[in-house]
Amino acid sequence: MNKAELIIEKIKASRAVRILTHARADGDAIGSAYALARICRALGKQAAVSSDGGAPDRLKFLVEEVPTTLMAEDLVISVDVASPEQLGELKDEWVDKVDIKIDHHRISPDFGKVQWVEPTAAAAGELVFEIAKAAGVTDSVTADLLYAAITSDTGSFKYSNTSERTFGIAKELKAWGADTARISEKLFENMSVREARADGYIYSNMKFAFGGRLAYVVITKASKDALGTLDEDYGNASSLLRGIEGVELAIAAKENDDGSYKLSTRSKEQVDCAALCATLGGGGHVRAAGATVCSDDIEGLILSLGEVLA
Ligand SMILES: [Mn+2]
Repeated sequence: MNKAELIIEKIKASRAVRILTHARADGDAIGSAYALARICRALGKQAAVSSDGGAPDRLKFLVEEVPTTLMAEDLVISVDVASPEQLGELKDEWVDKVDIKIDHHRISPDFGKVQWVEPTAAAAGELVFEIAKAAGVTDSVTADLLYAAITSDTGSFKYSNTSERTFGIAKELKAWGADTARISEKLFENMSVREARADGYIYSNMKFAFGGRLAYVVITKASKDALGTLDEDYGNASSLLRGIEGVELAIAAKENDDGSYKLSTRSKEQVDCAALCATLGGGGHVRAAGATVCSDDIEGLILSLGEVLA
């Protein structure tokens, strides 16, 4: 029995399933979690999705209105959650109750009784796809959710994590009826005015070092507030900077309400972002990773990370 079949057996043996995903949920988190919820419901189970902060506005189109009250759940599945810390506010209540962990991050510390972690998967959605296929849940809504998950984490199939398997899954999702043009438009051509202002801030305040190979930006709470923008509007800051000619490593530092900083790193070809962020207690993927840090000299900290380019 493979992992997908094992998970289906556990769902079938349950009554109500609680699905957890990470704080500051992204397209993979929301798409994978709600697709998994549909699989559970198709198997006759109650299912609910929980994450710290819920779905951000730009992803609400993916979220189905379903009853949120659950009978006492007897199965807890986390999806796209690398570490207990990524559960955010949900960590204390739920981390010890996770029965099944489904993840694709390279650095993915142990939690959960059954773990299915495949770092070569471009998105958690690739693993949930295997479950959907094995369970025979191949309707167009599930296909939309999984396509949204995969196209989000691959940046529309542009990032280096995009594999032959990724394209194979995309082909099958299209055959299931995924409305790929609609999903892409909603995800990538639907920028809010706030996000546009955030992008303007990033391009206006970016700095360079190491001969232009490091690009970085510091986004303070005061500047976010002054522009009428929210934390979530800066989600692609490091991707924007990586997209600039000559940049190998891009770092965005966003100040949190408590004065700590959320670092987001992206690299093009050489720097291992997961390893870089692991030195700060964070994690992620080779080309995209993050960490939360406390520092009185955030710019100095960023420049010290840039030493990897020296
Ligand atoms: Mn993911």
